[in-house]
Amino acid sequence: APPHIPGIVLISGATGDFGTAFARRFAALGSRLILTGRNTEKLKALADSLDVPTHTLAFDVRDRKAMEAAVASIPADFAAIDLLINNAGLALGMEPAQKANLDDWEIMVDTNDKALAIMTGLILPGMVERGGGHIINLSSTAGSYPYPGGHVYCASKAFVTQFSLSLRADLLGTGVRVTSVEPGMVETSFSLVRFKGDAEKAAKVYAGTTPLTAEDVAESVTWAATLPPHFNVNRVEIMPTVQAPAGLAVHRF
Ligand code: 8X3
Repeated sequence: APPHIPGIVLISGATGDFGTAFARRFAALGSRLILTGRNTEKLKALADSLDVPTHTLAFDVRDRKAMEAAVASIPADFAAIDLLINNAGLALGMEPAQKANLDDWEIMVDTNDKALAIMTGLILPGMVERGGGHIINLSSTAGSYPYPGGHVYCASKAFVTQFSLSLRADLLGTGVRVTSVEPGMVETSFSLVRFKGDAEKAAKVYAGTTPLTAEDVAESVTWAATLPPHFNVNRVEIMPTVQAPAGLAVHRF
């Protein structure tokens, strides 16, 4: 079957490394794009670099009222969203839970979970009404495999995976697809954000490895999105060849 090309794609966190890679891939396929992010200038620069009609929405996903207003402001010719990519998300901190900054915890839950669920809730009724659509949620291997210092980040991604799977139960028979994309180690500004600008610490995460790239993740997202409508990818778990789930820790006295 010829690939299914989504007509209109909304990408949250579009100016980040993943978001930008997704925007470029779907622009190359000829999709029209709605790009959301916090920084108006960065959004405009990204939109200007793409060869397809784009609409930009500048708001903070943690601000529910701003999100609702932004979604309500989508012009009629961009309203029939075929693909929602819930990509906005972040990790903050990697100290043990007992030393974690509680503001970091709140920001992660608000962004990775609350905003993702509300955004889905705003876009979903239209998809069901139109008889089809696709929601791709950016989860993580962290949602399946815990690690030291992962605490709320890992838990927030378990939410994303389980929310995605649960949506499928409700959407059965509606023609709306849902996919949880679960990358492991990918070299992006993820670690720079997690370590709050400490470039040395961030570089160490990827030192001596061949990590995945944002482009690799975009490969999985476009694969799931361009399959024919009868084919739903529930979960895609990807990691670099140099990474593996490798066992449980034991404390010895
Ligand atoms: C990113 C993967 O292992 O840094 O979600 O949590 S990991």
